[in-house]
Amino acid sequence: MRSWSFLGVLALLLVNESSAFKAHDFKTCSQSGFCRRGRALSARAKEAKSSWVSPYSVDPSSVHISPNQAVFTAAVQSSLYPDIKFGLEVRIQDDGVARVRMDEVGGLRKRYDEAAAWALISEPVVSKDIKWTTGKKDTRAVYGDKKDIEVVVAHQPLRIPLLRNGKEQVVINGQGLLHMEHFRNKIEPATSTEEPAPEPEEGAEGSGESQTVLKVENPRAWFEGDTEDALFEETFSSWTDSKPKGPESLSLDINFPNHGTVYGIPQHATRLALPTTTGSDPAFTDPYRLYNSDVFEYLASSPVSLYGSIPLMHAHSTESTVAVFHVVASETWIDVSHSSEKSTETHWVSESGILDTFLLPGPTAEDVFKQYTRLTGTPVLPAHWSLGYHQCRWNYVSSDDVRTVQRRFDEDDMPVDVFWLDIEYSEDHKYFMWKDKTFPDPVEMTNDVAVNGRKMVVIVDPHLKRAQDYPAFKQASELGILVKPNSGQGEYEGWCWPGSSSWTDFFNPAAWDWWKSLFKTEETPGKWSWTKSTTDIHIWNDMNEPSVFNGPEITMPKDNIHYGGWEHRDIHNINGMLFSNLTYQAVAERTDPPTRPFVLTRAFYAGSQRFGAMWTGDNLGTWEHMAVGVKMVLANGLGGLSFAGSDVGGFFGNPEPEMLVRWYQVGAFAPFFRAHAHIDTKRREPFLLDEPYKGIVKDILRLRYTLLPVWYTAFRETTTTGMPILRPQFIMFPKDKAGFEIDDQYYIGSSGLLVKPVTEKDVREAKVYLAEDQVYYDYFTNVAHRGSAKGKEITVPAALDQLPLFIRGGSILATRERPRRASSLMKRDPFTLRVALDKSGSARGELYLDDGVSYDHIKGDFVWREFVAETKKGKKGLRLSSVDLGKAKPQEAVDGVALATYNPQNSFAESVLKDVRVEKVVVVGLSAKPASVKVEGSSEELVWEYTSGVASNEKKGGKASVLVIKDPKVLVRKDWAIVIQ
Ligand code: NBV
Repeated sequence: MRSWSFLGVLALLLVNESSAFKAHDFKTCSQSGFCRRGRALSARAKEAKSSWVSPYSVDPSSVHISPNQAVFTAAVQSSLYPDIKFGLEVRIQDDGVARVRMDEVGGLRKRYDEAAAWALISEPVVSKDIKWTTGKKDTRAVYGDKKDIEVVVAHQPLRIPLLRNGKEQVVINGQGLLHMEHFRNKIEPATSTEEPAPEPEEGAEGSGESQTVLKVENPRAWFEGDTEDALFEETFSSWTDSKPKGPESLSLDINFPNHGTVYGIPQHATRLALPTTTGSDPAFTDPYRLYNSDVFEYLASSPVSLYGSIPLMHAHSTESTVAVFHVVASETWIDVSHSSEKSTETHWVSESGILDTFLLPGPTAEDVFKQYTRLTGTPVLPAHWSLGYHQCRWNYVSSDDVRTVQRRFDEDDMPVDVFWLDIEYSEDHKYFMWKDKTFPDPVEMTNDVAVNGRKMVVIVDPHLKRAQDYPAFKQASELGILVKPNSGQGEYEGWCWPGSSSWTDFFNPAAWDWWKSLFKTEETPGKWSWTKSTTDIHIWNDMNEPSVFNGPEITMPKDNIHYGGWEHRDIHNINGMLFSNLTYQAVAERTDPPTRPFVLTRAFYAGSQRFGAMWTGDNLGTWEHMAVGVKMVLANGLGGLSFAGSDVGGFFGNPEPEMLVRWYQVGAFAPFFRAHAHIDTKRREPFLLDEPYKGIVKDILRLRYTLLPVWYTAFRETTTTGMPILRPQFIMFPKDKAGFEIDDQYYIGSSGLLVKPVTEKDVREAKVYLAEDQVYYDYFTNVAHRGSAKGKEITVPAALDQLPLFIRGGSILATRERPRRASSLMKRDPFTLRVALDKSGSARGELYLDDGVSYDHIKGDFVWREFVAETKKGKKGLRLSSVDLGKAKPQEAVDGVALATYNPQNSFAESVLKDVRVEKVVVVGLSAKPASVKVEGSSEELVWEYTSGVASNEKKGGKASVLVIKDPKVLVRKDWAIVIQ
């Protein structure tokens, strides 16, 4: 079954040789020259305390405000290098976001300035409503509806705070750690021959402090250290980085003087509220690192970089949420510290790139997500089937193996939507080329899977085997679109699964159409395409950090050359996003009109939400990894990439049945739900489990499918608002301090579902935190729990088959309760509405549906309903109504596209959904048995059953009252009301 090349096997052995995180494969800050320099700068500043002052200042005579008033520009200078010029620009956008950019002007070389071009969807629109005023000491802009936001550019030293109501929210260079290392020639001696910086005149602004800097004997050494450290060459392990451009790092402090908690900057395996990196925790002695890396058996609690990087950090307090988005594509390290409980100081050090930082003023988390989404785009609305269950393993070894696995799912009536193939489907790891021996009939196999509307996902890694009989490599080589070695000549060659490999340079536009052509399922004249595939095959992009087995830190040498002459160091963190971006386009464009692709990526950057899903890579089958996976998926949502999940079961190891069951519970409540396993693990498909585990997992799978309408509706919302699908406490209850650190329970979209997965062995009880004076109903038993405005912890049973899942009072869930084998078989199934009354007796909820595969929803082919249960003023009883949100909020429909064309009688509503009805309504928490239940406008009494119990407004808790209305014969796509009297 395995037919690896000798080197492939060797590589696997190397990767597998011991069973622990190999710290020596990856740099610590002290092993990375620019990080060392950055941290040393911060240490000197700390030591110098208040006498430390930034040498950077604005030349007031250069301040220029654009005619439309929105853009401030000025010349900046460092007193240490008077000959070096920097340009500063501050733009205020129409949504209040402030963008701060600084670059060296007229330097020896050009700094990389294209990160934003890849991350942003378009050039942000600047505000028309700004007024900058320049005074003696600073230039400031006051703006916002209430004129409550202020951005100040203090001239000397340079310091840029953003304030709201006079309170500093974010401050740039408040600690004076800004340092843009200018380009220089190698011959420049350690002690410079340049003129020493002139002393400022007595009495000049800021001179009191500056004098302290400048009076020291060697001010440059005082600021930069007295030795040159790894400026032009650096070695790590057996690798030497030639650093032809010399030093060009960027150090920047970004402080939040009024925010005590920070979140974000995925991907790290750690708590959601980011632990400090400058305190005493031995696991957090290094800064958080952002450098996309293939980290083998990563630690479950660590600031070490992982597969993806999103340089977006949220800062939160009971008063507001703000964020910074630091658009740099090179390796970046971030220290987080707290000088008091109420403030956070962060220090960002990047290897190269310009300063391009967005200050997102919030003031709520919703505002921050809206602001971030306007910059980097909303997540795409995924294909509906991709929210089902995915069955993966390295590897299903033959097409018959795939058929057998599918048959076993069907025999056991377990729902599944997607079967996956890992690298062993391919001949010698030449992706697109099937191993004829084991996969002789890929098209027939895929068609067999597709019979029930299921799909396949097949892996396509970015490394191309350097073999003349591999058309993908041959063509890329001929087109000259492969990444080049540091000489800038020829093709970079490294080792990966296929042995000797090269990598397509997706920064080169000439690679784009070529890459897309490979995915075509039909012959294309003059092109080599994947004719042995079908449009039911979707794609998994792995190893796109990129992973290079024999490269420094298991990746590409930093001095490799990309299109435009940029070094790999400049673009490293964006590289993987380009790969999934192009794959996404390629898969979409296989059909005309395009259909929604599914692409899973391991590496990612800000903006990757536009191209599909991610997963948390090679986790271990341990309880620790199960628990941290939940936090990592939450953090990804904060980074805008909600479509995320972890390998169910753990990639490495053989989880015992209890662990597997718990892992399915975790997975079923992640946006992306896939089981996966390493090639050396025992088979562990759910049908292989013994009872009672098998039955429990089957119920969990069914629960996921029952809740698919809830998930899809939540995905729709995020396509418009950018709000994360999984919402931690601080987003739901921003003023409740007790929730800021909670990251093991979360809400699903706006549905009102609250889940607390159990991630510990032998645990049969769970503690759930309720932050509000509201009733929460157990999803399965309808037992009511009353929270408290002061916050309250409840203890609930959590036997292995009991998942702590609650519906928040005030919510209405639309579910599909008929067990099916795959999601496509549910598309005409009727709905159940679960009305969970709040303490005042009302509730609301939403349901969004479309065909799930095409882009017709953008034209208005969808059904989007709001359900409202309320007691009308002056009336008795409860009225449950269904309202057309497509009509009410067309501009908020999907993908941010204004839907002037929405028509309630659209073709989706009139075809697939034509006869789809509500088959059951369950009202939980009524205060008394009704006398009658009717559809408004009809005299016919509906069939219903009432079980008395606790009412939604009662404080005591216990089994709630339940009214079940059977088959009210109302259609989902129509306006209607049911009156309960
Ligand atoms: O393609 C093989 C694996 C894959 O199963 C896994 O999900 C990826 O994260 N891949 C990594 C390469 C090798 C891992 C040891």
